[in-house]
Amino acid sequence: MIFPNLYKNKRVGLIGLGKTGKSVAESMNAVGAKIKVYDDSGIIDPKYSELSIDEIESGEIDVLVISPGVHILWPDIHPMVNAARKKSIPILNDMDLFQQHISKKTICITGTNGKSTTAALVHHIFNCAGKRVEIGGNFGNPVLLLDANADFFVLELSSYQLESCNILGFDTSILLNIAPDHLARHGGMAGYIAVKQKIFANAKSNMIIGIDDDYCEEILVFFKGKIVPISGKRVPENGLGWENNKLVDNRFNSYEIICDSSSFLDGDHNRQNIAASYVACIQNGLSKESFQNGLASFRGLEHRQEIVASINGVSYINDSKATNAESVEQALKRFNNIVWIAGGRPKEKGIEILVQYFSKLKFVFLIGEAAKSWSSFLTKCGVENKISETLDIAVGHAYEFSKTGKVDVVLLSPACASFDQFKNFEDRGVKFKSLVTQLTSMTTS
Ligand code: UMA
Ligand code: ADP
Repeated sequence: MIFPNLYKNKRVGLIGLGKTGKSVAESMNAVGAKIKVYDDSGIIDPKYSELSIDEIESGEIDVLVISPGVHILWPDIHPMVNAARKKSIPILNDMDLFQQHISKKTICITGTNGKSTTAALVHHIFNCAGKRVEIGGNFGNPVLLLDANADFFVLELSSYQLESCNILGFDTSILLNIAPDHLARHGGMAGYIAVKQKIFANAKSNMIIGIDDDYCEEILVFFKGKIVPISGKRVPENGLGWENNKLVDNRFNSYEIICDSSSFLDGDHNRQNIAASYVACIQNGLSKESFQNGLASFRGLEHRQEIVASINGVSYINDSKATNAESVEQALKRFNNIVWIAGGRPKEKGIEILVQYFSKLKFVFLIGEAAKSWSSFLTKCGVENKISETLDIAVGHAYEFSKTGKVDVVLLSPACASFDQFKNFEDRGVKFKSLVTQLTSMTTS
């Protein structure tokens, strides 16, 4: 655990008692801060005293710590945040507390897609190289719960977390890509880009950017000369990228071949993740050989184009983490003759960018809140589809359809958030895998 000693005896207010809030409360308690907590759900662990807005308005707290879910800019600012601003009470998040207390190397990763895969890969490579390394942030484990004795911290940062970060200035900062996502939360594309770009604010060195989309290409122009461009598709000038399935380091125009692509991290998107990881590893003192060894033993993450089973020659793929069209695009590019299971709670930008891959779709089974409108859209585009409503029915439909012999893969890649029918994307992926396992036992018995 990380101990925010600066706050001993300080009056700390906290909004949100989810994963992040609990970690802040625990760390603050451990150092003897006077902590009061508030949660809009009204459910507060009785071991904490409740924070009221009156206490903020009368300046009875020294600092307000907020959880990532708390709105500070859009669409409606949390009233306690407004109250703290009026009294000039500092508003911090857990990353700020981490930055105030940890002076070890931090490798911070953001982007619309690929954050978790890249963070896990970098962490794995450092681990294989025998380094004391921790992984956390949006990845699932709040930063204050990490082991303070580690020498390296690999942190996945979401747009929500970056929005409320004040201190910044990370040792290594990676922005993988930008595509429209979380637009309602950030007041549109300009707000989303501004928040993502914060990863580079106050950066001392070691800035890395993926340049495979137009938004990031524009950011590169702004930082040119100070930032390393990486690509999953080509070899950028003075950067790193791919040619003939080989990762090439073209910094200083050296054109050095680093490694072959990995079968566990297939596709241009993963090549982007690998290139970014390489720069982060090298800039933090690892050798090329350590990187090659780590990459060779990395097996990818669950719920990201994960091959679950093969039934009668048809592969079943769990890509539950694909919650926006750009991540689904990577799966549609990779596979052919696809039965696609999609839907859930839709994102603002929909699935229009996927039209170019529709000729690969043999049939689409739709679930969740998006089903009705997506069905009309797919029909208009000439793609055969059916509303299955729920995942169990969709898997059954997909299995029946696969008997036509026209199908290579059944792909769950929802292009939607999961919260309309599941706890989270993991829950959705686990249910899909268990349905596929049932099918497997049915067909082999
Ligand atoms: N709450 C309030 N008022 C608010 C908002 C929230 O009281 O205005 C309360 C809720 O009632 C609830 C608690 O705060 O009790 C939830 O806090 P939270 O929504 O900030 O979430 P945490 O449980 O702290 O988890 C957060 C991240 N969640 C979000 O950003 C929504 C987790 O990312 C992250 O793993 C965790 O911190 C540890 O760092 C999850 C996520 O969905 C995976 N992230 C989004 C994404 O990846 O797209 C951004
Ligand atoms: P994040 O943590 O940013 O959500 P993940 O690594 O969990 O990213 O991957 C989420 C989804 O995005 C998966 O469907 C995966 O196949 C896809 N993906 C992974 N890396 C990239 C990338 N660099 N660009 C686009 N899509 C990606």
